[in-house]
Amino acid sequence: MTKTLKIIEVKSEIGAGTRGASLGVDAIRIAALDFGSRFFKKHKSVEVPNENHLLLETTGSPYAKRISGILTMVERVSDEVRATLDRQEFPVVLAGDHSTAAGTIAGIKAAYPKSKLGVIWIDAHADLHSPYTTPSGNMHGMPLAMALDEDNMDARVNKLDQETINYWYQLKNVGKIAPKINYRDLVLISARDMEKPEESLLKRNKVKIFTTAELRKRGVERIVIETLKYLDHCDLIYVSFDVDSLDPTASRGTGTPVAQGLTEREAGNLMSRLITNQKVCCFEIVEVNPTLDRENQMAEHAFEILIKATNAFRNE
Ligand code: 4U7
Ligand code: MN
Ligand code: MN
Ligand code: MN
Repeated sequence: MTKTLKIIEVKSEIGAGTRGASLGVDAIRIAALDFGSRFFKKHKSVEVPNENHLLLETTGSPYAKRISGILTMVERVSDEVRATLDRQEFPVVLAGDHSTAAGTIAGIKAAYPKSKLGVIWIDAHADLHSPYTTPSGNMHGMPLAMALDEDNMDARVNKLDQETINYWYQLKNVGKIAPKINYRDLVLISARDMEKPEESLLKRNKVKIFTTAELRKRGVERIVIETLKYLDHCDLIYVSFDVDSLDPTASRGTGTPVAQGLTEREAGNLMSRLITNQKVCCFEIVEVNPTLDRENQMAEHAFEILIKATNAFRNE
């Protein structure tokens, strides 16, 4: 089956702690040109306006940096993803910082309110912090918590002001459905750098995690089969790919590189195999930061993974 892809670009970096992720989307476009690919000529794209001007302002909470801008941006991403799905097109979101994923999930739920949505999160991190538990205040560490119900109050370490709390609940309500996903509908792949509050949450809710070591030992194919079987009760699946899931030896072009990651080959095979499943309705690639890189390596890996994944549609 051929699908009409729609590329949704979000050059946001206000959710990240390190500067430069907003250049990631253009770095991927440059990688495409370098490879002589017509990918970006062939598929329609749209850019969601960002709120990066807020980086020069000092307002906001230390535990939810630039949360007002994150809310604006997440709402815009949600609207765009929803409109794309309403037109029966397949959204491919290319974004800077990972907080955009909350908008993507909200948009899918807004388009299909009655469907049960599964999420495959390929990332070195669990991105399950809330402003109550974050060690950094960087909201790219929170998109899954925006979509889930629990705020992990037992593990609370930060005291929030009322304005932050209000924004946080508005964020959780984007798309007017909350919670949008359940722990049982979530699979983490290659997660390896979590803080204590995240670990207790993962344990308490028995979240399914495949480590890099397990994937390498048992092979991509087994992990794909088990992931899809685990999410068999879901009607739709969204795949989120944070490039920090890759090993730093592949490239250091991302804000938070972590050892023991996937090879680019493993990641490409994983994405292309997952995406052939008919329930997959959207995927997202985030966090390429060319300012931290050498010779645009991360963007080249991201582009190759993107191509492998989208080519897989044609081989269904
Ligand atoms: B990413 C972190 F403390 N957990 O909250 C935090 F290690 O989207 C990192 O996965 C978050 O890149 C990384 O700041 C967010 C930290
Ligand atoms: Mn990450
Ligand atoms: Mn992430
Ligand atoms: Mn990251």
